[in-house]
Amino acid sequence: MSLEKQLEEIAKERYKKSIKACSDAQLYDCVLQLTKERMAEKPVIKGKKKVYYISMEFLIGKLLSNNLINLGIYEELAEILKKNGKDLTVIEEIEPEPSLGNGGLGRLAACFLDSIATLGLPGDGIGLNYHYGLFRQVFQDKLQKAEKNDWIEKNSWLTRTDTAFEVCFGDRKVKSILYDIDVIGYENGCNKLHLFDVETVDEGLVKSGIHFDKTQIEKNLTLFLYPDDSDVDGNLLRIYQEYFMVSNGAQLIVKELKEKGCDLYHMDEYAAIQINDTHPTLVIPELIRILTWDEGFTIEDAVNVVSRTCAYTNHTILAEALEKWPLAYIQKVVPQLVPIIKELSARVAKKYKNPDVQIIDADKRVHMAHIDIHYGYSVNGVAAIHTDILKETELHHFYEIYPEKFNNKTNGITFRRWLLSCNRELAAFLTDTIGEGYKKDAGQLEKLLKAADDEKVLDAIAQIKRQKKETLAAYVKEKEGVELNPDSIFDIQVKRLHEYKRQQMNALYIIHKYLEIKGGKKPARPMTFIFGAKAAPAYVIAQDIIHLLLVLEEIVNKDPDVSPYMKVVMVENYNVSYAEKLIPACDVSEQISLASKEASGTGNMKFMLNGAVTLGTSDGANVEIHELVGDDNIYIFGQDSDTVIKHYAKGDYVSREYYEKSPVIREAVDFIVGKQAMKAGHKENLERLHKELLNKDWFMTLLDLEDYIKVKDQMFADYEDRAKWKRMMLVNIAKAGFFSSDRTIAEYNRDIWKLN
Ligand code: 26V
Repeated sequence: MSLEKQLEEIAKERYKKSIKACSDAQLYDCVLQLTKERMAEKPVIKGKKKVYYISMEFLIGKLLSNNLINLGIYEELAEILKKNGKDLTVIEEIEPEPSLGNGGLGRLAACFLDSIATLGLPGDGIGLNYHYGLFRQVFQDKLQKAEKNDWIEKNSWLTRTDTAFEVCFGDRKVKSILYDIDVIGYENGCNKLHLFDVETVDEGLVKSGIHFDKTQIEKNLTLFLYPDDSDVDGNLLRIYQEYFMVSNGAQLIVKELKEKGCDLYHMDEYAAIQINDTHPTLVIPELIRILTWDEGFTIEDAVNVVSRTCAYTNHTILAEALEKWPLAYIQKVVPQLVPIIKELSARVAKKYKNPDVQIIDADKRVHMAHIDIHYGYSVNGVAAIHTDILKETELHHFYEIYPEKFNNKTNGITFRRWLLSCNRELAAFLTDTIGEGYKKDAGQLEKLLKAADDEKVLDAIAQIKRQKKETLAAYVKEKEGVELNPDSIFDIQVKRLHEYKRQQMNALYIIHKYLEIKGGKKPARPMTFIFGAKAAPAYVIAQDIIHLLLVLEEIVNKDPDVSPYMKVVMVENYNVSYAEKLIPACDVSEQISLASKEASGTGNMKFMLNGAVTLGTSDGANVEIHELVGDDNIYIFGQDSDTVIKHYAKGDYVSREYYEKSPVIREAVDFIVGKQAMKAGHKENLERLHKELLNKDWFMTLLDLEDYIKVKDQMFADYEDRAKWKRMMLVNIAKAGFFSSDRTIAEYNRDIWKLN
């Protein structure tokens, strides 16, 4: 049936209306239905062996536009709607955005699902169906407030299945129910994202904001992602969630394997289980439990086959983010796993005496990553420098035991969402200039290098950037009420709020510029500083940094001496959809983490692909971007990771020394508690932040501040050499092909999963 006819019929059936007569909201509903029907016709990707990507987070974002692109019907549908006086881009906006992830780790999982299906590999995601996901951020009184994000509507991408399992906890049994979301590859077949839920979940438990009774597990298990884990009940709930996910996942995998006729002793020939960070680690003891209790395996056989099936990805070296659960907590939530964990730990203790590699430590805490490394067959980091640090420093003792397990898989992003969908103008231009091939083979973007000196091509790229800046300015005006000048430089830092990512260093630069302008030193061109970031509700200093940014927004934008030259805007509720608007409009991509701390970053790749130039430290994937584009097409500053790691080892970084030595630093830091800031903001937050920077500054903001100012000033000066800048944009786009998640997934498959 033709697309138009199908849409007409759906509209008639659902609303008894023609396409023209439907409201945008009704039409969204019809288009969703149409897309689901088209996806259901696609073949399920099959093969003897399947990868199960198990993750607490899948930050999928809105799905409509992407699914239409992958089905190859976006343009046709846009035309049909246009003919009927409707606009597909308006209809896309209506879709609520699921927020099933915190940031990079969850978004990576979503990009990976897209690439697995696009490469035609059998691979499903396994996760949880959080009803409210991560919180929705609102600003009140220049502070972050957390609200629930209600995203599930009657008609949505979720399909309720008949699959249900029982999950036994120490103090209760819970029945699960499985919802599926189809994942369609680009011009390929379908895989699934399996999201488990509890039948008894009770949305009414949430009273105000994101507060709820943390002890009523049957009712709260799938309400929120990562509930506040600052107290015991929060921690326990987190373990309930993790076990609920892996128990369901393990039961589903065993069921599917049996249906395929797999002899479970050869499970590894049929399944690879990729453990996304340590959150799903309990899948290892849970599978061992199922095999020994239900399938008659000896513990020896069970351990062996599970160890050949599970592989682990590490996403951070931050100690506070590496899960170490008190054995007593696990005993309370899942007592049946405790003897297995003890057995796994005893086997390690018998073989290796080093306390650093034990599973249960002297304080009776269970080191989740250690289970993964001892009882998985692969350990990978997510960028070259990150994997090197794991091998040489953080996991060095493990690397000595298992050198063959360690491998690097530099992250990637799906170009369907981060180019074809979010920057249709650039994608169309690229197709005209270098042909269609880059859509399936991202390496072909390099063909663009041939046009590096072609003024027409360079101007066209700059023109698209300008257009995207105008579109963003209009959106920001509507959403945030701030007027942006598209002729200014758009400098953007969007990512989770964390001290190691150093939004506070960017804020200090802004203060420095503000004071310069007040002192009469005008910049060559106006500058726009854009931020977007959510902070964990329990992370006090992160809240203070948000407060500072909102205070600066008010001071700068309301100052008539300064605002013609500079604007600051912190956008509310930064999420995937906002990213899709911000990234194509960016000139300067801020990637300024303290070297060694950002495992990879993936925003850096999205910006580069859309023609922004990186201002960054030698950290994460910035290092590989630098290698690809060369010194002339990136701005690198600050101390390198070796130096930073030495500072930590010696404990010799003293932020106050930097403050006392440099008048520029002093002036900027003291502005935080100066009269103006105190008038615009809250004493408590500003004083706490000031104190933190002077007395602790664990992530060494002041270490790199002077170099940051110097290099950023140079970068802004270079922006005036328009020919040079346009060339930099082109080189960045041309070299971005390496960061396609299709490449990353091909490597996972080649080295780890080995699907046939
Ligand atoms: C988690 C937590 C939780 C407790 C409080 C502090 C804290 C700090 C960091 C994290 C991060 C957890 C893992 C994570 O999200 N890693 C990110 O993974 C991305 C995909 O590989 C990667 O690009 C980012 O660099 C990395 O931070």
